[in-house]
Amino acid sequence: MPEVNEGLESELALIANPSERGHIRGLFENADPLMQRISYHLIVGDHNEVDRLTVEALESGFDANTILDDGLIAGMALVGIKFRDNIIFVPEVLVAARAMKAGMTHVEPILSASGVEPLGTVIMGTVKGDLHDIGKNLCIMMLRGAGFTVHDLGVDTKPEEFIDAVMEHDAQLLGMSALLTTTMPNMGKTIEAFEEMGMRDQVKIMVGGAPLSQEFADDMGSDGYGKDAMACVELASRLLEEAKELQATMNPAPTP
Ligand code: B12
Repeated sequence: MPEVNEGLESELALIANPSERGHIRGLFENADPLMQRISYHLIVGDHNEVDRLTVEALESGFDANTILDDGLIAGMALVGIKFRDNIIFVPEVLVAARAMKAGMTHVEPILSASGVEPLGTVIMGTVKGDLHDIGKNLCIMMLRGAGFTVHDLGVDTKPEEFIDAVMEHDAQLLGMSALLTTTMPNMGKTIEAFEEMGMRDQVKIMVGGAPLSQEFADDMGSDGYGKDAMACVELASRLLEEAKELQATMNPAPTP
């Protein structure tokens, strides 16, 4: 395995932030060598190897959760950092995403069948009039990798479609993406539509896309802005906690 060990070492060396590097190093060091191989081949985008190694791991008795956490997600965490830090760009992320998907194809059915509780449910879509979906899809992939159930409404999504999806799936979170300055206002219009339906308190709304800023996100009344796919996962986790706390204050447990 020298190729994998050396490969992971040189990948770790690319992470500038020492505490982040330490965290990812810990993930690799605590993982079985087979999981390290899955991580490594995901990082370098070898979907055939990830496919083959995931099957080998399942046949050797590793449980699906271990493969997901120690192999696929650990690798994807490093890919996310490299993308955020401009070490790699969209094409490389899409290649890594294809490798993640190759592993997920084997792991996902087992996880759904075993009834592992998802972290929370997120509705994601690109807003009305906007056909850009590369960034949204990266966010979705990272959210799914982190354990969220995500319903993807695709592009050109009307406010009423967001509302219907939140109701249908009883989602705690909604994420909207926009890449055009002309479609950014449709995020605010969607939030207004939730207000008009009396549903604004039922869902935490996060927004993102290259032309957005924290200030714009605040002005339109969203609950949070994420600048990239890593930030999207962090934001979703924080907003989910807030949603749970709010629910607990609204429906306190009965005292015995
Ligand atoms: C690829 C692309 C296209 C592709 C889209 C393909 C696809 N399937 O997405 C095509 C060719 C279809 C296209 C079309 C158009 N495009 Co275009 N396109 C781009 C381009 C080159 C890259 C966008 C991209 O994918 N970036 C990479 C991803 C990873 O970044 P991202 O989307 O920002 O996503 C990240 C974050 O923003 C964040 N994020 C994203 N969504 C969310 C959501 C949440 C909830 C959170 C928390 C975070 C988050 O996380 C993501 C991952 O890190 C940009 C230029 C650029 N360099 O940005 C122009 C660009 C966006 N396009 C532009 C334009 C003008 C158009 C067209 C109008 C061109 C035309 N005249 O027809 C059409 C519009 C079509 C439409 N109605 O939408 C302009 C927009 C200008 C403006 N200020 O509005 C840009 C900036 C190019 C330019 N410099 O002029 N385009």
